[in-house]
Amino acid sequence: MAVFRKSTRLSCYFLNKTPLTHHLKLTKSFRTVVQEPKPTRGLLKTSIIGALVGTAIGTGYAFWKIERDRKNLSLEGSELPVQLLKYKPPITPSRRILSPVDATGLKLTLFQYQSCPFCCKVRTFLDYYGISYDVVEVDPVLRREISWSPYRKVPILVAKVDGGYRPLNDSSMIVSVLASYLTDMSNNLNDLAQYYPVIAMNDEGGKFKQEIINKYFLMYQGEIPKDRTLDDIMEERKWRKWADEVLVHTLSPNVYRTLEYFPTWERKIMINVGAWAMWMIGKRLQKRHHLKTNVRESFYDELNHWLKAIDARGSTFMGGNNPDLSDLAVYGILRSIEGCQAFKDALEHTKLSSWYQAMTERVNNHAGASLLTG
Ligand SMILES: N[C@@H](CCC(=O)N[C@@H](CS)C(=O)NCC(=O)O)C(=O)O
Repeated sequence: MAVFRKSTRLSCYFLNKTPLTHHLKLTKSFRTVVQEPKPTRGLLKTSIIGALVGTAIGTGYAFWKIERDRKNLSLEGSELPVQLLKYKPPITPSRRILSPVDATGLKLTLFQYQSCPFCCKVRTFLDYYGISYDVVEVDPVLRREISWSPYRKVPILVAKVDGGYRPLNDSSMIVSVLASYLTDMSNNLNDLAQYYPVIAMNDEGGKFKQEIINKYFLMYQGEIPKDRTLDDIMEERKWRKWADEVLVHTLSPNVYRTLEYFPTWERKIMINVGAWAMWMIGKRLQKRHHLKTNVRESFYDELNHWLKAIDARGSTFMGGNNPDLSDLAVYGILRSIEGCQAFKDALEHTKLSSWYQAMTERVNNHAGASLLTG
């Protein structure tokens, strides 16, 4: 390294100083002429142009930002309409999940990424209640399969309703709409979905968002069910929110999208760029969500927080003898990392396994179907 630095320094020296010929006394015909650099008027010109371009870009950006903030502020509180689709999006499903116990009459298509925790949550709900559905695997790079939708995330559940097809956007809203429907199946799914408007707002940090603010609420259309107390309902809501806002962020760095559905060129890009990108994203998420340097510890802490709360209830599930929507949400989110090392570590370092096994058994056997009275 020192040699490298030295040789670099020497070469600079010879370039800028006296011509070699002076030392070597070469004859005129072989003399090498090294031009002395002229006073740098070009540099001054470049600097001025650079400064002008920089100022122009800075000013442009400031104006764009002011305009954007003004627009966002004017949108605050407004409702963003979700259009009823006249036709089903013309995408062939990747697979069809047929449940032998489905008596709901629902016709559903789930647009998803297989290992997205929010999509796993929706599948868990559908599987537990034994509801049949089609799955469309979305390509996460081009997302052509959801090009028909102004909402650019997954999961999206498209439900057949009177007069067309209703897209339901956001996993917790999907679960709340379906759970409300299951309490009374004479309800119209499209009417229920209207109770979950998407509202534009600027959050505490000034970030513009489009949120379904009541997405953890069920629409009971009258009295709450006899087997539920207000306390249960509030607890369920609290833990569903925790699953989305806390738990999911402790495992995001470990969650990868499956590659098996994508063309080879996309796979290659994802594999090569992916490892580095995921490391960077993991670091950013750790900072943003205030996770410990060893993110595993934050993951175990949150799992212990959840398991302790179930212990305090003295029951198998948070919902008592049967899972409630918070059990399904937490289980669904964890299911997304089932094959990963983080999950194996969690089984080893926490007491997750008995609750998790009980959940697996209930979900795989569609245990929720026999509880439906609607
Ligand atoms: N709050 C939403 C979050 C959905 C979400 O963030 N989905 C991710 C996949 S895990 C997504 O689609 N991100 C956009 C993208 O991948 O382009 C929900 O609960 O459904």
